[in-house]
Amino acid sequence: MKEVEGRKRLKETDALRYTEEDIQVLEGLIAVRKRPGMYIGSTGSRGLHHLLWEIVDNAKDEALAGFNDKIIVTLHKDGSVSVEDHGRGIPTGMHKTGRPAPEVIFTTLHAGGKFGGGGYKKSGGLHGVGSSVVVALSKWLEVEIHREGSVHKQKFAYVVDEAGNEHVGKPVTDLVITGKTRRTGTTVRFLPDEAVFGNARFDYELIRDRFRETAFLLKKLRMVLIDERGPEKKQEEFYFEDGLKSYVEYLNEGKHTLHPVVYFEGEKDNVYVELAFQYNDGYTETLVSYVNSIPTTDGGTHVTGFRNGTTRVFNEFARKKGYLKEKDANLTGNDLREGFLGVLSLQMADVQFESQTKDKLGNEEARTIVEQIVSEKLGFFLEENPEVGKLLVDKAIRSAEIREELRKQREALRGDKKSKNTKKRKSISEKFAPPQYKDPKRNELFLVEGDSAGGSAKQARSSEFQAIFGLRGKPLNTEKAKLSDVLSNEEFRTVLEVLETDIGEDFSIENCAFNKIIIMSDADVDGSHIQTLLLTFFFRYMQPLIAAGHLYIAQPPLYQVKKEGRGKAESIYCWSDYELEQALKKLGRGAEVQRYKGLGEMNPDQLWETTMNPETRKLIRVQLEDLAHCEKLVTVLMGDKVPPRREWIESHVTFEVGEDE
Ligand code: 28F
Repeated sequence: MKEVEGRKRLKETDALRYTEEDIQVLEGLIAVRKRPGMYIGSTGSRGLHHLLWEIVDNAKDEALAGFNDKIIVTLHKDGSVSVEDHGRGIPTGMHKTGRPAPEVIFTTLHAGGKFGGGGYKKSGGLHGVGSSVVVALSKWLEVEIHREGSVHKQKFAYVVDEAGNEHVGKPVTDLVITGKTRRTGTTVRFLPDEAVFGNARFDYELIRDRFRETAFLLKKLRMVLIDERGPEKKQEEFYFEDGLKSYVEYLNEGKHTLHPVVYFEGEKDNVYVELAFQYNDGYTETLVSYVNSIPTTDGGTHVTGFRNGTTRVFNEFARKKGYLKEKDANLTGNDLREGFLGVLSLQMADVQFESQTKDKLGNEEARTIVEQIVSEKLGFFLEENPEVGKLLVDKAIRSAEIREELRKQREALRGDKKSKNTKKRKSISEKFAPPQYKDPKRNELFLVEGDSAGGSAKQARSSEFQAIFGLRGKPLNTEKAKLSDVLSNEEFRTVLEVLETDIGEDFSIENCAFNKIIIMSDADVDGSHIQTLLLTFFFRYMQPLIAAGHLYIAQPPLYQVKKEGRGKAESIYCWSDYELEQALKKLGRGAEVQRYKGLGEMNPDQLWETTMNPETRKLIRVQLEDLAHCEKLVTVLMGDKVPPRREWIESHVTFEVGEDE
């Protein structure tokens, strides 16, 4: 073969290395361009970040395979992003189609041994759509491979030729050798196409939180994030050689914990299990679980195996030590959950997720393997640390007693509701204005701060389907209160009563009397404190309500711009400084601005028009984007150990502005 300018002679052996089944050609990349949502979920910010996760996951897989220990992501000024790993480097041999393997991997859908052949991929945010989807949705992508002493480079781009034909993921260079190198690894740099993603931008905090989580899950992997977009370069790196142990310490930061973090790992039939946990003095359970570093927010067989294993071992221990008498009932999973904070992480091949939600692990073998490993290791831990065992069993026994007590109280509560005594009924009615008709699919409950706003909200509302509950002053901080305090707090008890869902593990969303629960408070510091107190209550005791998307925050306007014209006065409401600017431009000279300090400054018509009318209002839907993140948020904001740090709040408290269905 004659020497081709710029290309090293390729060895015959490479050509034999990639067979058909390794790289399946399913359909052209043009389809990705036509319906991006099919491949990355959405073309908003989440979809944009899926491109990044896809490339990062490929680098993570090199780490999982044991060949990479560092991932460096750089956000560039031009909007492009590069991901660098120090793994083996993508093979540069010839594929039997006569094209270099990297070209086939980056231009063939589902290439790279993710589906079917190879099982090379283990992790993968969208379960590995493939790097070629990233090429298809980018203006350009270039790959640089350090391997066998040379630097290889190739560039792909979205090209529309002079005849107007579009070429998606077109190789605009060959795979060429550009120099020598002493290291190995792969770097991919790409510029997402704004024709697809509009003005969505890479979100530093989002990527940073995800990198921190990955570093917790894959100990010894160093995650580096560099942001070159600002006036000066920003860089952060995460490396936790204690992995999950550090993760639990991070999630329990600011809480009173009861014992040192417990950590163990085990492997059986190619399933690698890691568990770290540490009880705090809180009342709820937080179990964050993963498989191949993909969050399983809906749990699955591994979580079931974990719960079965721990409950059995704690009961065996309690009986053996005589903390439970022969006649005593077993401790239930619920009793052992109070105050539990743990992280369960699995690494396994051939992962199956439950059909309806891709966040639930389905592999049956994971249940028995996790149960065996957890039972064995936890049993050993309790033998070695009987004092911790006693502490946790006592806590579980006490919480069983409290549960029993609350059940009685609730029975009494229900008794009240059924009882004819109007006094009870009256005390609810004075603060609570019910809707005219019972329609759980349509009714809305506004939790309004302050009596004056509550009053004007009662006048403003559409009483057919909107209920108002006027909160007097600051509600109780449930993060610091006991469950029994919460139940005896007048305001929360009323909220519970009118919602009809009950609380904690007896919570049932089917009974919820309202489709939307809307927190409506002033846009000032007090108002945002009220919001956080209510969010804490719902997060701690009615999390499924948030997960199902029923919790919202009302958005009263910040300004009204008015202009008394010769004819009718013109007025524009503004929800941001940007909208204020636009409104002033529109109404021009003579326009005057009113800054709303609180809900009480609006008359009922304005309150209805701007904040309560489903046709014209803006609501924020509270999303449980990321359980670990919310857990952290509630603890830092509401815990009593570490005063919330202003900049931590600013950089972590994010709400998605949900569409108002
Ligand atoms: C910045 C993104 O994509 N890193 C990668 C490798 C390494 C191998 C590989 C990748 C095609 C079908 C096997 C090298 N040597 N970072 C990355 N590093 N892909 S992607 O192989 C893909 C082949 O399956 C690799 C030996 N085996 C695998």
